[in-house]
Amino acid sequence: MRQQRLHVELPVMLAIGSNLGDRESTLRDAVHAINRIDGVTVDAASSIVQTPALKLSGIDHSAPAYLNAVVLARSSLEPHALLAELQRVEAEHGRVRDERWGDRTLDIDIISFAHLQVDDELLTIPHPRAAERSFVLVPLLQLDPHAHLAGIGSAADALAGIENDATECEAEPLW
Ligand code: PH2
Ligand code: MG
Ligand code: MG
Repeated sequence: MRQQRLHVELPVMLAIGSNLGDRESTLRDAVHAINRIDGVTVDAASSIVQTPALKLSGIDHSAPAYLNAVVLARSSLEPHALLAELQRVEAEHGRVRDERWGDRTLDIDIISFAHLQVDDELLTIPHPRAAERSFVLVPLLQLDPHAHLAGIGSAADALAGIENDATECEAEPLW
């Protein structure tokens, strides 16, 4: 059987998003549910940003907008064990998996996992598209203006190279 536990805690960066249902309370519940995973400890969560839905065909202003945030945590679960737990949290929040990049109550993506690199049919770490996404970069920079993305470099430089369509939301802190 695959070894599921690391002997250390490693820093992980997660991106969470929702564009269906009570988006804000779903994100808040999700942060708490992530912290309750045995082997995962949440250290910080960004403020919430709103962005138009990105579909495979491009930005879709007719779809419900997303609320997104970034969560910094530590994990002693190995990447696939963490993914399985995050998918369980998604399912508990009514996530159904049908259309790729379709509307969803809750999405939790692993953006980076310390220095680890994973690339198989289930998981790619670092997240290959994080540096192109304002809904990752803006909340990440809100947490840390000097943030770096694994494999990319400065998050601020990455944001300067794309269209920033994120608006910050007034909301109670997620964490
Ligand atoms: N997630 C997707 C697809 N499109 N668009 C926005 N604005 N925010 C997301 O988190 C998002 C998306 C697939 O995970
Ligand atoms: Mg996603
Ligand atoms: Mg996902």
